[in-house]
Amino acid sequence: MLLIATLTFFSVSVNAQTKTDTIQVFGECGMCKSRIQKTLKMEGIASAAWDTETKLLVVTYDASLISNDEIQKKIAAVGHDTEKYTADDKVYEKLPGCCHYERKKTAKKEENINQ
Ligand SMILES: [Cu+2]
Repeated sequence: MLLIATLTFFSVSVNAQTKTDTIQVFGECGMCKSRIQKTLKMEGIASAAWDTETKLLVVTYDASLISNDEIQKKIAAVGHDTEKYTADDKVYEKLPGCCHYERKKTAKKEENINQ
């Protein structure tokens, strides 16, 4: 009985760190999907699923090991804009043609128009 109580308490305290967030991640095709999900195969992330239709990533992670911000940075680092971070242009350019989604920021285009 005591063992069960201890185990229950333990799993509750572990679960308390677990968060599930939905993050907008820009991408295009199945290759993007596998790239995004492969990037998130790391310690602290329990599951990650990106939908090619909705462009939404549902990620379950241990908030004591990784933050929502860090997750978005990891994704941006492999070429995918997220709702908060923008991928480096050079990384984006290196993506296969089918993965060239429409960029989140049009700031550069606007700049060019202004000049
Ligand atoms: Cu793709």
